[in-house]
Amino acid sequence: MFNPSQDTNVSSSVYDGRAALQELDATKSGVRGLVQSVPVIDLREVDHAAVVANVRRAAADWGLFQVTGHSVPQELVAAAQSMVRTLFHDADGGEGTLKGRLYSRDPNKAVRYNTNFDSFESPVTNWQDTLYIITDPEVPGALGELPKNGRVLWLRKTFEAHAGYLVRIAIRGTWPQGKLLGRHRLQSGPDMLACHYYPPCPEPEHAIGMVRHSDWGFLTVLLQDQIGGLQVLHNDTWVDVVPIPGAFVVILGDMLQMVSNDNFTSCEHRVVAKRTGPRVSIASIPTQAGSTRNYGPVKELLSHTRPPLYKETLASVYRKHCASIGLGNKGVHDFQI
Ligand SMILES: O=C(O)CCC(=O)C(=O)O
Repeated sequence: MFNPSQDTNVSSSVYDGRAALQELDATKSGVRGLVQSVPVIDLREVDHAAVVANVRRAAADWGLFQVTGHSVPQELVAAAQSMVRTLFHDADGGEGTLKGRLYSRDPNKAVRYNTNFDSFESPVTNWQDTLYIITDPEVPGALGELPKNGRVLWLRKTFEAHAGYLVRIAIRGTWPQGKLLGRHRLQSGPDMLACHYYPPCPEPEHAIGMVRHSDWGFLTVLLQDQIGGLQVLHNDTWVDVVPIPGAFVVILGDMLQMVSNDNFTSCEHRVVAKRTGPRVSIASIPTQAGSTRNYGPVKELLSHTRPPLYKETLASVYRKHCASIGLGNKGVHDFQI
């Protein structure tokens, strides 16, 4: 699971094998006890309060969990993945092609395709291409710029409807005081889809699919295919987010950490490169791009013993800051009071 050669931020301290064995011995749980697995929450569970409690626990302990038993039909999930893989990413690029026309590093373009949005800021180049689709019709040109391809529109609509629903469920569970997040209108539905593509990598031991990072927004809802490679950092260990057909992965982001005043922390995750593939994932990300609201620690959570830990900021300012420092650097530290 853990491969130091693929981690850019691993400290170079010397590994103490004997101490590790002593630690293992003390657990009395054997090697089986070393296997940690990402929480899976089944929404079909009839006891709604139990679902909310499970979401809350998973959010607090892991910052990431998988959701099954949702209402999104499996055929839609499979069709969305196949559309991204076959119709777009597997097609040739270059001058005169659809990919060539959409290739851009301008974050204001409603539909754009590129390799590593932060190629010129980040010290690491990921083994990954991405098609971005801004789905917020308020953004100038959002609909006009979509390729004349009904399936792209369909992908947008599918995710808007279903990811919005999942986000609401996740929000209900992830907030320590019930309805606060909804009341503060911290997150609506998704307004950007990032459709990632990781081709088979000839030298995975020398590459990374997507470098270790936390997401900048409130919550990301991610659909991954069966290839695997997504890992979450939990108790200093990289744990595989093992693909479950049709499941959505919910990932807590930096803005949630800031407004919750560290009641929740955004989780660090990465994607390891693989010889097998291509791998496809679709992340639905709320950008709050048009919001004129300053976000900071929610007042109801503060007291003289719990002062605010973060400055207030516009979501668009925070997002730009994260883009400027590149993936792999946690932007929240720069907004600490
Ligand atoms: O491809 C994946 O599974 C992860 C994508 C991701 O981490 C992101 O979009 O921030």
